[in-house]
Amino acid sequence: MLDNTLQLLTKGYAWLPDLTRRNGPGPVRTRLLGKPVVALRGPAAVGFFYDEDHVRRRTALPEPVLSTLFGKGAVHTLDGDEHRQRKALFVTVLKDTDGVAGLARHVEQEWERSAKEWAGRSQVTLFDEVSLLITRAVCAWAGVPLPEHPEDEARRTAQDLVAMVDGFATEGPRHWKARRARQRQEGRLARLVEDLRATGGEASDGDGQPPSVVAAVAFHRDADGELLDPRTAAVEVLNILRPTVAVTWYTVFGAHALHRNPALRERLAGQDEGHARAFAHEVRRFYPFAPFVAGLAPADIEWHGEPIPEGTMVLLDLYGQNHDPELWNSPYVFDPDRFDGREPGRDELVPQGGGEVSQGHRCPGEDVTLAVLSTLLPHLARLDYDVPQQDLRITLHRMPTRPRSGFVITGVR
Ligand code: HEM
Ligand code: MYR
Repeated sequence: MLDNTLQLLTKGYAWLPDLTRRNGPGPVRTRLLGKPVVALRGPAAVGFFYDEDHVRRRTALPEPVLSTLFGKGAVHTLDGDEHRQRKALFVTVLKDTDGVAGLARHVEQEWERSAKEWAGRSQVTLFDEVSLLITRAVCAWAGVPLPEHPEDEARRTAQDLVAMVDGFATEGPRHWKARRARQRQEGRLARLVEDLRATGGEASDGDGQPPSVVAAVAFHRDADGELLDPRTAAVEVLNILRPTVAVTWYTVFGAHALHRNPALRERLAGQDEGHARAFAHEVRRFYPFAPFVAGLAPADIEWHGEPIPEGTMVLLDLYGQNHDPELWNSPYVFDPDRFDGREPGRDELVPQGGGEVSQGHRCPGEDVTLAVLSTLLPHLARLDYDVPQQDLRITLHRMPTRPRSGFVITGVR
């Protein structure tokens, strides 16, 4: 069997779905980065994948992915008690209803400020502007300063956070840009953590104010009772800032959905919060972002009678599951109504992983993602703008992908 790493890099999101189609029923077997691979999908496979007896993370992620996207020593790479203790930090900060609502308010204020400014411009590239406004909002919310001098730190930080996501699955210049972005931001945030510790930033607890997100990370204690070393603390602060800014991808996909389906605009522009949430779910289901998640089998195991030898790389095909005709009627039709009046089942809609948040590796940022999207998308639907001729193709070869032009709008009113 030939190693499929190059195929993955060139075929992108079509790689596993193509293999699945050719393979017929049953799990796909292939090779990646010199390891045997088995790829699974479907709600039962989600339960299997998120059981630690079947899949471990510690050595599963390749160095190029850690040095760009997630960071070395990140929560993504921990197992067992170490993982549960570190994960609790994220759950405390990101599943707190008031905290999430506070972030949504920052995002809304930044949208209003930005949209006024766009009205004076001949054209606006939505991708760049949304990433900048979310960066401003999440940094203010998290307690990360963005000084205007000597450099425009907000713009630089937005570009770095986007670059880390944009460069994780390529060998080209985007990858080296991502590594440099991570180095710069880890260095800056490690110094911020050290400053906070030196000045007792935890004291903000005393005046009735909850500690900032950065302070929560700076003073978090791991399973061994120790504080994180400053570099690891910076990695975990970035694991909150970066993915929040990554909601830019979904926001721009939302703009694309409205452009392709103009009849959906009026209802989204209304005040129906339930509908905004359904629309956000459908954006997360329909558009390609995270392709799959990966771990290693810690022992010889079996899935539905199929042997999975120790050391096999097990993939959960997130993009494939979100378009599986067994689970979704007309999966390639964009239809927010499929979520109207109902929340998706735990292991059904999996753009951000599946299983239980606090036990396994499921993304702890789904509440934040949904809050940011259901704040921004109705505002976008109410904005008056034109979409000039441009290349709006979303190629499945590029990972992560986006409308090629970045979604340019003109005549903002
Ligand atoms: C984990 C996707 C937004 C924080 C993950 C995973 C995926 C994912 C696929 C891995 C699940 C696994 O390994 O099984 C996304 C996408 C997002 C998003 C597509 C939309 C932009 C967020 C947000 C935050 C966040 C907004 C925080 C503010 C994290 C963290 C983990 C994670 C800390 C690691 C969890 C663990 O290993 O236990 N995300 N995410 N994500 N995400 Fe997200
Ligand atoms: C974020 O910035 O964390 C949000 C965007 C996440 C994209 C997730 C991609 C998962 C890639 C796993 C690669 C495994 C390679 C073997």
